[in-house]
Amino acid sequence: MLKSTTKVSSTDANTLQVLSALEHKVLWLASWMIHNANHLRENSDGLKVGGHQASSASLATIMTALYFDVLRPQDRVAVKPHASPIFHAIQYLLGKQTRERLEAFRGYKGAQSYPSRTKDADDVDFSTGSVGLGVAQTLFSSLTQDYVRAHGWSLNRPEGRMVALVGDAELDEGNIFEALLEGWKQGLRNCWWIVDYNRQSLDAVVREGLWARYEQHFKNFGWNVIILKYGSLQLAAFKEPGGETLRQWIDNCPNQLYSALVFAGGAAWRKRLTDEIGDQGDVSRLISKRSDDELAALMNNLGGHDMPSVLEAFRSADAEKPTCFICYTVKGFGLPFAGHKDNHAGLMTPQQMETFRQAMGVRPGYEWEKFEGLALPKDQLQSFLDRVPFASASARRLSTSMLDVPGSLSVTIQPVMSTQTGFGAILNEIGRDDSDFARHIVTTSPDVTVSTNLGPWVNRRGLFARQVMADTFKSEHIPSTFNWEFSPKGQHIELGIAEMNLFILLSALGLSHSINGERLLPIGTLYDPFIARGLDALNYA
Ligand SMILES: Cc1ncc(C[n+]2csc(CCOP(=O)(O)OP(=O)(O)O)c2C)c(N)n1
Ligand SMILES: [Mg+2]
Repeated sequence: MLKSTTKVSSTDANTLQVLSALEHKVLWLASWMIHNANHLRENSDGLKVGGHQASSASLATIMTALYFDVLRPQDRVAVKPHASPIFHAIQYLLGKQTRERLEAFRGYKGAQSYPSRTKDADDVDFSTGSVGLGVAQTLFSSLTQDYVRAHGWSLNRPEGRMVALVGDAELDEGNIFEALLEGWKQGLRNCWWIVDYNRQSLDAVVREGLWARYEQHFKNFGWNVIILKYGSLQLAAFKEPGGETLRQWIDNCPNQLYSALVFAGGAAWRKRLTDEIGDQGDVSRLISKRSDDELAALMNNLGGHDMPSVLEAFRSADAEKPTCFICYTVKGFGLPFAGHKDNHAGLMTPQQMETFRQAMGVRPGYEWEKFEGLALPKDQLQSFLDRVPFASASARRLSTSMLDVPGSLSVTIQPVMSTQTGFGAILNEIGRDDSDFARHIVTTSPDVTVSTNLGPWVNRRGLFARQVMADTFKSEHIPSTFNWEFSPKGQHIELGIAEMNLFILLSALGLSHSINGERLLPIGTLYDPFIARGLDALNYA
């Protein structure tokens, strides 16, 4: 449970008000963007366009807190693919996305279904879509950042946090756990994985108690785990007479039932709570003194939808340790299908959208207006947006000059030789040199360094680790062809056998010029029969 000392101070009352207004706006724009694409925009073939209103709503609070308050320009984010509309809505409010592209969401030249570095025009850090890959990419980007800094580059820039917004069912993807193991080996830092724990996947409600397995798992690999379960309304109610009984009921309530009651609303909560704990003295008063709407607001007030709790959790995280936030959320929060197990691809009907529009105070014809329907003055909102730290840099994508590549190398090429031998000889030759080119090469291999002929290069350039680790065979004077010494200056990153990690690391290294402002020339080796194991990651690289 969240045990932090940093409280969101009362001076933040203004900020909280603005963030709450922006959260509403982000949810509205994301929902409207999808609605417009499916119901309003010209559609020549009449086929469904799609989009994920429920998955987006689940992250509205968390992404509002991150982008408008917590993140700094140097931080990089992998957004849960199907929360792309929330991302684009945020970019629109920050002036980095156009209305035309939002109107063309999922269409030609429109904002992409899933955030894309190459196809989107706004500020996407990591392409996501095939779940799991973006999550691992943040881990390898953090290792890349450490690599760059250990080599004495980019030290004049602040360190960034690499943040992944992760669906709870996304954690079924094995590549995430392969990466976790590698992060542990390499002393991962500056990495946040924020789990959108809405307890729903595409098809179903997830198993009971999953959070406890994850908590243990992450702790085993040296991560801090912060669980954001209850919102501040709930925490206050637990302090009322009878509150402890309510807390116990919530803790024991199965996921499916909680989701079903969220969907059913205040009267259903009252009936169920009264049937199950309503005869237990104080708690009856706690329930009966609230209207149906108040009761629903209380029961829906999970940690991941409570702005003060979310801010407090993010602001108190320690950079030195990787941190996993398990945030309880409701899939479809604030929308008519909240909590319903069929809501993954659910779209609000035109009538439901009309009700939502009225509730949001948006006048017909003003649906795309940035501040429409918000209670705060436009000037105040705009001046807040103008000061958002994340958007303060003129360009978050960095660039750097190209590297000169030698015109020729004095490698003796035999009339007949294997490509593997040739490759080893070429790298051996490059490794002799102290050119800028040679210093920016970084090699990596999933446990086939020696057999793919990288040995001579590694002997010359060493293995990378944040801390020096001696080769004991060498210090014990046992003859070996390979010098296996690790140091912060090393230029080879040795991976375990998981090929998926290889391709994701290569992708992270290859983006270093854009993320760290220092160009790396990544080279990975593996055997061709195993390329297929990492093809999806290679596709994204
Ligand atoms: C590799 C891969 N397999 C399948 C999908 C299709 N898919 C998209 S979202 C999703 C379910 C995700 O559930 P969760 O991660 O819990 O996200 P939520 O929508 O609940 O926020 C699936 C199976 C995908 N995008 N990528
Ligand atoms: Mg989910």
